[in-house]
Amino acid sequence: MKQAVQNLLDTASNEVSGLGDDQKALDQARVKFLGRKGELAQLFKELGKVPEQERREAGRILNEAKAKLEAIFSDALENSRRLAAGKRESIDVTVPGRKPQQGRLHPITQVALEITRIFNWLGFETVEGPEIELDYYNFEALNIPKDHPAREMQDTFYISEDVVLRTHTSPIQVRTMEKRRPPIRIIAPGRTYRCDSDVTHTPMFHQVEGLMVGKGVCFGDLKGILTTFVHQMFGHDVGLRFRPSFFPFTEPSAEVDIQCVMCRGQGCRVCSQTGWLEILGSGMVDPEVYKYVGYDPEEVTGFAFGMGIERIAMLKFGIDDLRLFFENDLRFLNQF
Ligand code: 2NM
Repeated sequence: MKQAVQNLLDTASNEVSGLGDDQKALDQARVKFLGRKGELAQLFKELGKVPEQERREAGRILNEAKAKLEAIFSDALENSRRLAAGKRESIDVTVPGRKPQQGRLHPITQVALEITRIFNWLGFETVEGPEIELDYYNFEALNIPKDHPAREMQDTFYISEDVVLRTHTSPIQVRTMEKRRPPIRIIAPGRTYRCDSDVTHTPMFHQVEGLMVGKGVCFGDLKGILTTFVHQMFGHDVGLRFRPSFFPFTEPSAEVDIQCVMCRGQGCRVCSQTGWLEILGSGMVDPEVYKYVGYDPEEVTGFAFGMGIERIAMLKFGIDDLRLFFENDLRFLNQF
């Protein structure tokens, strides 16, 4: 009996240490040794066959073995519970971190900031103004006569008879001239709206306009500032030309072309085989505009310019479809 009990304890001990922290297997082993039909119960049954004078001692040995077995299993179960909890709660500092998704600025915002940064560097202060604008600031004070095509319903979103969504950022320049006295050097970025929607036009788009007014400001200043801008924005080796044009609020007026960024002036699909791309409009502020803001055209002169940010962004990043800027497809946006 003594030998059988010792064997049982040894086997149980061995099995338990082989099971590690497998709680289910430990529980099954516990039933196998300590259960009602288990191995220990089997030994208890044999107690009846033990000779009378040895039975007492054998019973003591069996009860002692039961206590030992119970201790073996409760220790092992407790241990495995602790191990499992440890696995759940511990922090493995060697696991590589998960990279969080990082947001970024929309390419239009990036380009708007790049343009304003260049002009800030040239001494132009950034100013903003309302997107819902009086007809007076959007048209009247810019010398855009009542019968001008730009005023017709198909181009302008009217809020009421004399309130519109601004069709350009020029009203910011008018408001600033009204508020301040020369010298003025400002750059005005913002959203603009036109009742126009096709492959190359969206009803909302972005503009940056600039204005410099003071004593003796001349067309040479306009050329110098815009040439510096083009070289900063597109590279120092990019050629540009000033081409005569017309705007109601400037006289004389000029559009600026740069050498095609795709073919470097050789002629391709993007520049319609001309080698040139139009990027902005400009001119000397028409004396008529100064009358609206109370400046004396005999005292001060100035130049102004305006450009569409989407167009600049398309040229800078080589994008061929304007609509990509407005779809907010992350596969597109993540490239910038
Ligand atoms: C352009 C082209 C040429 C312009 C003029 C003015 C103001 F208010 F000074 F008269 N602001 N912006 C201007 C001039 C805008 O955009 C193509």
